[in-house]
Amino acid sequence: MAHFAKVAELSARHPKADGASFEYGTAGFRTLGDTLESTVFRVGLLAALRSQSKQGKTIGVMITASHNPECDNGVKLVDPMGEMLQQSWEAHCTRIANAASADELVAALAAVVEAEGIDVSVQARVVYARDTRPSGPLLQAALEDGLAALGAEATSYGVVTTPQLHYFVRCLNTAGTPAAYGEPTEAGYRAKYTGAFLRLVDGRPLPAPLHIDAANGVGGPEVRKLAAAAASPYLRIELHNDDTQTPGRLNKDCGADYVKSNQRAPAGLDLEPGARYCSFDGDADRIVYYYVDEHRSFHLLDGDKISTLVATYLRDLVAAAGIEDLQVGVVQTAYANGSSTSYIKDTLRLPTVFAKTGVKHLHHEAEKMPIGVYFEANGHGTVLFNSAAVDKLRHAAPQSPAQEDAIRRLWALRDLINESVGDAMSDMLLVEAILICKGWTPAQWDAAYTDLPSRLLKVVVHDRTQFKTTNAEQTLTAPPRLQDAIDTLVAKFPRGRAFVRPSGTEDAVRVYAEAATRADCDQLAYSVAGTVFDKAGGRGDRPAE
Ligand code: G16
Repeated sequence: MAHFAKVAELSARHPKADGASFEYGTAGFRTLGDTLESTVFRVGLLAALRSQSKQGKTIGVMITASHNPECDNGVKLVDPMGEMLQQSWEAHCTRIANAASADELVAALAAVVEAEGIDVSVQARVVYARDTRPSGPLLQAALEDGLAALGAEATSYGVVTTPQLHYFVRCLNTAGTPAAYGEPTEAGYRAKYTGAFLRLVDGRPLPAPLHIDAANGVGGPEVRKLAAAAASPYLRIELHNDDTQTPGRLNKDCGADYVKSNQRAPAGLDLEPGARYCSFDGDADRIVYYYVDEHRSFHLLDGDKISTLVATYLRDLVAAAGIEDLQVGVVQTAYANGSSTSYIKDTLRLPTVFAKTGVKHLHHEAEKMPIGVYFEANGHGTVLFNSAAVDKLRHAAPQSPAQEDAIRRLWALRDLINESVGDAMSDMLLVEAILICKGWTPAQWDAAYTDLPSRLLKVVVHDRTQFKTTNAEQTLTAPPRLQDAIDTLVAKFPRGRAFVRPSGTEDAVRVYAEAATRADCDQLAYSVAGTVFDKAGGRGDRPAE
């Protein structure tokens, strides 16, 4: 096909290593950064085709490995409304990344054109960005070659957070329509979110400064600019772990994933009682909060706590606005702490559903709800208002100043939320706004319910693809008999729960356990991890307490 004339020539600059194999998984392609050049080149080709398949709408490409170690990198595609790539295209991505030769690559591209009925005369439009990883510039050059090979109109946003890129894509594709989302620039992003934040908190007592651990990633410089743009005593920040220059520091002993997994403060922060802390991950799409009490005991306010805070606030505002039939619902994954699920169901009396790990799965479930709050326990999430909910808000007829105020606040909240994807900066402003409006300390927020002790472990095995799950990833169907062994262990512990699933972003299997006491929980977690190690080809050190 003439359209692919330049593909072979440019692909020769980014050859695929013999025998290497890639899969478009939970968060796109993700592996060692120096093995990804051919894949990123090919994602450039795919982005162009995806745009043509959407009649020239703008598609996004983000080069990041988010919470993974600095030596890793990754790449993912962003669909026109700023959402994750439509799932049916993931197989195209995997096939194209694995084509062994230039001829095979061209044949695979032609097959996508045929299967999707793409008109290749449409002008493709693609925007892209990367995080601060050292392998980023080389991969970006490979991407640019891929985009050039198919003549895409390509625009770089430089080094920004993943959610900022999602926001830009949504803004570009909605400009001039009733769904216009904002200015597709960094300044536009900051103006939209800080503006909504200041509308919500205006007139309330000023909070103490917020301490932010930026994981030594792109969130550091970006949140500094956000606070400067707000220029308000309502957003005073103290930034920690904001070194994006020294090699080896990204996500190292810091960031949201470290704090959530280890349930302890990141390196470089000495926590003071009474102060408020949060951690971003390496590309600032996740956030967790934490604090220490007067005994200096550490308390984590993770994605479940954020989700319940936000769902409660929205539920109360909807009631105060007097809007009928505007249901708030919550989407969680198997990692949600059992106490949070009981709290949502029994105390808040809100509907809740479980989805598989991966924000794309939660996002689709939340879209089915009028107001869908979705957060993974790791701090990745956001809130969606569906079109029926927006219509109800638009047509609400307030009967009192209190109702009018509640409606105004619901609009401001909607503007404060990055609906395209979980966003550490927008979520931070959301939490801050709610805490300021309620006049709450982190301990008051934490008091809603008590988490069951939980533990998340990683086991490295010879082949994680042998692990297959069902029941929202809570039950293993392979390797054979492993689930029976887990069930036997779980049955020994009061309020015990445990599950095992293969990671979609790291070469490991994850083990989650919770139980009534810390000692039981740890014993359960390590016995399950040990069983996985023994029965399913563990590598390296056997997990031990
Ligand atoms: C990514 C996904 C998240 C997922 C996380 C861990 O996060 O976007 O939805 O929870 O990986 O996934 P897994 O347990 O399969 O490795 P991030 O922040 O790294 O992009």
